[in-house]
Amino acid sequence: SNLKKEILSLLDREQFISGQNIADTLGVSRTAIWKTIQSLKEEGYSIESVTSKGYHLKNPPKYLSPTALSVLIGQSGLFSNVEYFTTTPSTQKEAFRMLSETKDSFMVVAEEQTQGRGRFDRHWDSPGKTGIYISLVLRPNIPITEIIRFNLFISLAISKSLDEAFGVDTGIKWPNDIYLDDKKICGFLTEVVSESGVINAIICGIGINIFKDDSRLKIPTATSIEDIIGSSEKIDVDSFMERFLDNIEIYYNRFLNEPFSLIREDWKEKSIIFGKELRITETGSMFMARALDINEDGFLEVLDEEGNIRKIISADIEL
Ligand code: BTX
Repeated sequence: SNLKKEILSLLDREQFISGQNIADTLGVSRTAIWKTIQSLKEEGYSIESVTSKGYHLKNPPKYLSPTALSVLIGQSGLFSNVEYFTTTPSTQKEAFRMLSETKDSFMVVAEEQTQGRGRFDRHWDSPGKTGIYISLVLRPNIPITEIIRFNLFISLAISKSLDEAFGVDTGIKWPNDIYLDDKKICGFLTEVVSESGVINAIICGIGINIFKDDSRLKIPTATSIEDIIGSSEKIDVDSFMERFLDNIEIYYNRFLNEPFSLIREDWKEKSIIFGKELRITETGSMFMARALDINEDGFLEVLDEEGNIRKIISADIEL
């Protein structure tokens, strides 16, 4: 509700704010404030109330808060709306379903997916409240061929957000994964609806592993932020979302206005595939190669075993 959002934006980590002060600022009764504070507590916020001092935000929830998320979306220059699910088959599915309802850019977020999917209809493990499952719907009016560049800009935005929020050093595994310590922390996929070669909507699905989960043990290539930093105490998912939305907005605008060459060096610095032997599967055929460079247009240049330089747009890569 709006009152929840307004109260949350008034609450401070450093100092107390009195109930009267909140009531005067928002023009509502102190009872309404008390009730709203209770419901924020149910959402996982730890809010301290001290007689004669007022309220104080001790800790954000351990997991995402839908209220904090809608505050962020309210401030976003990019997204007009967020659809939040505690559980859903797949946020991609929901995003596609909602396409006809609005012409705006919006986000779908879920705490759990029962049929999360990766590329080529592979399964994406999405247990409840241990990861974040997001679909971004963006509406650029540009040719569909630009989508290669989109993936490159968005991968840098995701990687930087993880680094900034969790103090880690993630790497981009071209084309669709973010790695940490040689394991997959995040996968994303970009789907497009187009008409006569022009993009109508980009539906970008992003899955990020945050907390430890036993179901992920069966995927030896997977890891989570908690697995890497060793404890869940310092993990603040809400501030990650803040960094994430900022970076998505920055890099999406750069994508619309700049050539890949302007982020190419930054991107290469984050890439983990150069100089390594790769097993590449491209449209059904498999070959070994060494990644040489990424060119100005975002094509990956590799040297295969016959000594030929090949340019690839998208493929499956094993390190
Ligand atoms: P991908 O096809 O590159 O990766 C899928 C592969 O990754 C699987 O075959 C499995 O080996 C491995 N895997 C599965 N689950 C996980 C996991 N949680 N962590 C690490 N590795 C895993 C990459 O696909 C794109 C994934 C996008 C997922 C998002 S979540 C929000 C949105 N909704 C939806 O249904 N999909 C996207």
